[in-house]
Amino acid sequence: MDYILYEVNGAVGTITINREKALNALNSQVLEELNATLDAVDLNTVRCLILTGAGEKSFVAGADIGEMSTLTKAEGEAFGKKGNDVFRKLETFPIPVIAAVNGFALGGGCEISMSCDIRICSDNAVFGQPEVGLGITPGFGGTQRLARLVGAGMAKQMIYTARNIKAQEAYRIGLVNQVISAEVNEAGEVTVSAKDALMAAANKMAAGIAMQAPIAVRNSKKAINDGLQVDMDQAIVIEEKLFGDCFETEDQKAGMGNFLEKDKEKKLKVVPFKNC
Ligand code: DAK
Repeated sequence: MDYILYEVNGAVGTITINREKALNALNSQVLEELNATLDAVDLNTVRCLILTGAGEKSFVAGADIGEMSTLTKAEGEAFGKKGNDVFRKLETFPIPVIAAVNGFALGGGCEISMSCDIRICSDNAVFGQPEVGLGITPGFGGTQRLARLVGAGMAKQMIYTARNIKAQEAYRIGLVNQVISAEVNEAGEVTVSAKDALMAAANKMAAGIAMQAPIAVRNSKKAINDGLQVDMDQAIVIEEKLFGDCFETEDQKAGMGNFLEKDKEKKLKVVPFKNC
């Protein structure tokens, strides 16, 4: 792979979009490699993914404008499908995906972060949907996912004005869950860079997810995602089914058994990854 790095540490997999010279912009090859990487994740061992961009400056500065500038209508459609397919694969991926947003998350960069389950960012992060300034609408789900995350009014303001927002504003409107700063000592010197602090926070959150019962985590993701697409009566039925599916699994037996036995040590043990 030229543009994707993938490493596994315990039950946490980290995917890094590694095209730093172009601020990790998404060209066809990046999208293809990301798709292949997701297909290759070993779901028997990995319980949570982190998606980030190489370097300190940019998570993903959008779709590759150079590549897009010469596309015909048919090629534009094919490029859009490639992006939409991989974004949807991330969104519906069986295990949670945390976007660790280091710097620019513009256009397709903001959109790919919104395909992830959770976003945390460094304090230099910048989010935006600048597409209307380029003569296009947000095309990788931006009009849909942004409105669902921050409400129609705020999404419309961001998209119509093409104005970027900084990390703290993204936090205020609910686009990100947490903003991470560099660590500084008493003399004001940076001891841990914002990127390193961000990755430490993402890994801590991922490890916390990975130690929970994996079937229950997967079913919770599916229940939330699928339930949001339908009305409450149907959503409750989806929840009931996925709740029921947890029973008779080793996860459920071990999880409840540990509690009833008051065995705190066991309670914290990772239950086996079976019946998934
Ligand atoms: N594409 C290609 N190259 C990019 C890029 C991008 N989006 N963003 C940055 N780069 C490249 C720059 O060209 C430059 O390359 P060199 O000149 O060094 O070769 C290098 O990265 C460094 O960028 P700058 O020199 O511009 O760095 P600055 O610090 O001055 O500025 C910036 C950073 C992020 C503010 C600036 O680079 C910038 O404004 N970038 C563009 C951001 C943007 O507009 N992003 C949205 C792209 S539109 C579709 C679905 C979805 C989409 C399209 C179609 N279909 C369904 C069909 C999605 C569209 C988008 O994402």
